[in-house]
Amino acid sequence: MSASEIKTSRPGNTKVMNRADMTRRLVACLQHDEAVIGGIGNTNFDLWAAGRRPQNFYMLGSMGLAVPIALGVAIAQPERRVVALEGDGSILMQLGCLATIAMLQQRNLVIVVMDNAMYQVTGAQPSATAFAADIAAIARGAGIANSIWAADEADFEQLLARALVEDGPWLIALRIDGKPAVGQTERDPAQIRDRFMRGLGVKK
Ligand SMILES: Cc1ncc(C[n+]2csc(CCOP(=O)(O)OP(=O)(O)O)c2C)c(N)n1
Repeated sequence: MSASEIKTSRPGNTKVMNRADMTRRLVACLQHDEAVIGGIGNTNFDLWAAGRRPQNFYMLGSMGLAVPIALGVAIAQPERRVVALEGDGSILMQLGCLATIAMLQQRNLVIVVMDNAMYQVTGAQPSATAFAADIAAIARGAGIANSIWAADEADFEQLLARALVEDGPWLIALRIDGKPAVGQTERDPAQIRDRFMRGLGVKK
């Protein structure tokens, strides 16, 4: 699919959705043991609350590393689709990864950015997306042609269904509200790593 076939919706035209709801919808769309990498804080917590799949990795502690970790998994297992969940503050801290992913044209990688226009988990300080930064436009500028705002829940499900079968890389941005996450990930990094490695079939 070419970039010109994608309907782009400006952030102002997109519905404000809810992260926990969108995460549950995302997990419900998965049918092929896709890997999902949750970013620091809320994306992680809502992924945990949406059900503990062995192919989920819950990244703890570092902003902006969900996408680079997902890229590594996507390179290591090219037959598996890999989804990275990231907040706007976190992706803003690691924009260079978008250019790297575009350069590699990583076809099995889908990035979902939950944009609440703030650093919610540390006290709701506004991020640059509360002003003029547009994550989907930034990603397109980095070279990820399939970068788009989801207009609403149904649009997200349709875009995700395509992103899980058509060649990527993809970036789907969602405007979300300021409601807190509905879960809290267990902080046991060694267990998270081991379960994920077993879930990907690389450890007994
Ligand atoms: C490199 C780094 N800088 C700062 C922090 C502190 N910190 C943890 S989460 C967070 C905010 C994350 O914001 P965002 O990714 O937008 O997610 P949200 O909390 O809004 O869901 C900050 C500043 C950190 N963990 N790592």
